[in-house]
Formats: sequence, structure tokens, C-alpha cells
Amino acid sequence: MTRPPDPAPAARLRARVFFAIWPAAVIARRLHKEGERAHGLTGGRRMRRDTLHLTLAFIGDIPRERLDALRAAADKVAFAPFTFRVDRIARWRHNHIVWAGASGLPEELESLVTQLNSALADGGFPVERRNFAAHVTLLRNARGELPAAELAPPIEWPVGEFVLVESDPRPEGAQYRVLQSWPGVFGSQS
Ligand code: 2AM
Repeated sequence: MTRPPDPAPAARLRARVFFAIWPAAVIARRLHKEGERAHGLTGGRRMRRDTLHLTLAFIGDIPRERLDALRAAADKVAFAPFTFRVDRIARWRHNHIVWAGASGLPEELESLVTQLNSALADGGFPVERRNFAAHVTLLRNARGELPAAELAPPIEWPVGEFVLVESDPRPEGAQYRVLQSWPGVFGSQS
């Protein structure tokens, strides 16, 4: 018996969603290149270049009818465009992820996450209680050791917006679809 194909994400009753910042192609290329370098040492599965991102808040699986409330929560966030300096690459032993990020959490990024979490909590959405670990996953299932290293030169990532993304998990790797973006406004408090 053949199984009917899964419905397209937009036709499903539930959506797996998260807020993120998504790099422009030129930045994604550099991040991807760093992943390639690390892969030589650690092995593992490289994330596709067009899927590289930094998650600000992971919501998870929600009824699709709640998406408007999620959008309304994001509408409350005010931030000014900023540059995120990615200057570090490392591997987490506990989950075998190789990631790129920053040695310190930039104030603007922290503010964005704090505002988002607060608006999400007000909207009745689950909020991550663990400390925010700003990272772009480059490799999964990376079993070899990778000494944490500085990126020289660092990658200067201009952040002009944040996005709401729907994830469609597939055996060959998740597919992502941007549902909406919120641009930063110069002069906004962040
Ligand atoms: P990861 O790369 O560290 O796995 C889409 O799955 C995005 O949401 C990824 O950036 C992923 O982070 C993050 N994510 C997935 N599940 C999560 C969870 N339970 N808590 C926080 N972030 C999660």
C-alpha cells in the first residue's frame, strides 16, 4: 500500500516555528566555509548554506491558528539594525554540534532576545528558560574533537531584520520557509 504524500506545510494544522536572524548569501558563504574547514577535523553532516541561521527563540509545534498571535508578539519588539561580529567556532560535546558564534553576547542581540521572550511570554507562548546561547549550527553529528578557535578575521554580519520561520523536518534535512520578517528601525531603542 502506498502512503499518501504529506500535505504541504501550509496545509497542515500545526506548524513548527522559530524566530531567527538569517544571514545574507555573502555571510552564509563565509559561515559555510568555516563549517567546511572544521568538517575536516570533526566529520559530521554539514548544514546546507542556504539554511544557516541563528535562532533567537524556538517556539516549536503550535496550532497554525496561533500564528497571528505570534506575529502580534513580534510586532512589539523594537530594535535598531546592528552588526553581529562572529568571531568564534567551537564544538559542543554534549550534542556533537559545531557552531559559529561570538565570544561575548552583543548587547543588541541580547536585547532582541529579551524583548522577544517577554512578548512571547505575554502572548502565552513557551519561553526558553536556559541561558541563550547565540550560535549558528554548522555541523551536526560531528564526532571528532575541535579545539575552540577565534575566527580571524571575524565575520561582520549586518543584522537588519529578524524573521519568523517554519521548519519542515525531512529525512534529508529540514526545509525552512520564512513566514514574515521584521526590519530594524534606525533610532529604535534596542
Ligand atoms: P540547533 O541548530 O542548535 O539544533 C530549527 O530547528 C532551529 O531551532 C535550529 O536553530 C535549532 O537549534 C533550534 N532548535 C530546535 N529545537 C530546539 C529546542 N528544543 N530549543 C531551542 N532551540 C531549538
